[in-house]
Amino acid sequence: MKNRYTVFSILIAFSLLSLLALNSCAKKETTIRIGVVGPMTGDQSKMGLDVKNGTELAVKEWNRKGGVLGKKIELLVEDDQHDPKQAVAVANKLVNAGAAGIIGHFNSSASIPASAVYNRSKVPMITPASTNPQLTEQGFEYVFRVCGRDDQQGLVAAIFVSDVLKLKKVAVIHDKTTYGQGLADEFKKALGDKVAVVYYSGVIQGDKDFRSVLTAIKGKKPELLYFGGIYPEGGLLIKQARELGINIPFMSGDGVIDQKFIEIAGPASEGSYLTFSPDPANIPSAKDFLNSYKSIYGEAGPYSIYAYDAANIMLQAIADTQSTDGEKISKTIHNMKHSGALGELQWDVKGDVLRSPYIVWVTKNGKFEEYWKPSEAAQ
Ligand code: ABU
Repeated sequence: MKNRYTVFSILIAFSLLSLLALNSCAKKETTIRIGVVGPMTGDQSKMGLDVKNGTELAVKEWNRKGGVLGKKIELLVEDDQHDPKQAVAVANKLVNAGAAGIIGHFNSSASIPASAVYNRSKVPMITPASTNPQLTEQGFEYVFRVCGRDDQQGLVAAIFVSDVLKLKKVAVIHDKTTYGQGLADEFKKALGDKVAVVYYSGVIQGDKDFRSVLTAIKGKKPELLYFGGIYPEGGLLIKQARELGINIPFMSGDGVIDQKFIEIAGPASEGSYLTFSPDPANIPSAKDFLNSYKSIYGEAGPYSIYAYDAANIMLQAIADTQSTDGEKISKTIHNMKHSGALGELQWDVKGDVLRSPYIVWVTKNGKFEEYWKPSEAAQ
């Protein structure tokens, strides 16, 4: 009797498991899955959520028009917590979940290790924001970005410091990450022997007190403080620098240009120089995106529009190839001329966009304003 009961229980459990498996297969067949990944929680979550929202808006618009390949698009959102190990774990999770393409990651230190997973699995990824040159120097066929690179951004910052501000001595600090240190190195390299770097060192991402490093910098009497890193540390650095009486200009890159930087630094953020792409508010093709985004999520963040275009590019490539085959999608993107919110985008053989201009912005009255544009040759 007991044996018969056990067999019966096993049969029921087996049937239930089969039903669950059938259900998940059926779900896979009725949707096209797209992954979006970034730091969705923690100190950089503003950037992660901007990327999630931009992607989600594009997916909503496609779904409103019927989806792609006759199926609804399902967005799989993953949090890599800007941690390289977590980035690889969620990359594997997305590949195993059958994602046809990935929008992300945000951080170069996440995108680079995750890109090996996607490339090996033939799943195309488009990062909206990872600017470290190494990402597209790996020879990966399935890796793209819609943003520029830190060798361009570092060069524009160096030209500004030497030719516009006409400074002779700077201090450079970075957050020891792939992006932060990489950008600091590109800036230092581009300064060449025109400007002396009188202090160069790294700080720990997540630290809250930079007074000892700032005191050491003060002793070197630099004329500008350059930081390679993201807004949580950038905001505290300039705030504490001002508290210590360091009244030289502060300069950083696209990882700092967010309202969160101004919130953290307060009035100390005034006059900070930041390199980033030109204001989308002046791009006619960005108008609809900016209005739609604002009506749902509020003011767009710096990388919201990049995520929106990245998602549209991925979905357009799926529609054009009439397939979710990664190889076909990747080839299509390589040969695509995409007219999106950012204007017209095309890619080189590495997966870099052909044109990604950088300019210098300044913080003024608690807002960011375009400040200086280099010559076409330097872009
Ligand atoms: N490019 C800004 C921050 C993202 C990254 O490249 O790590």
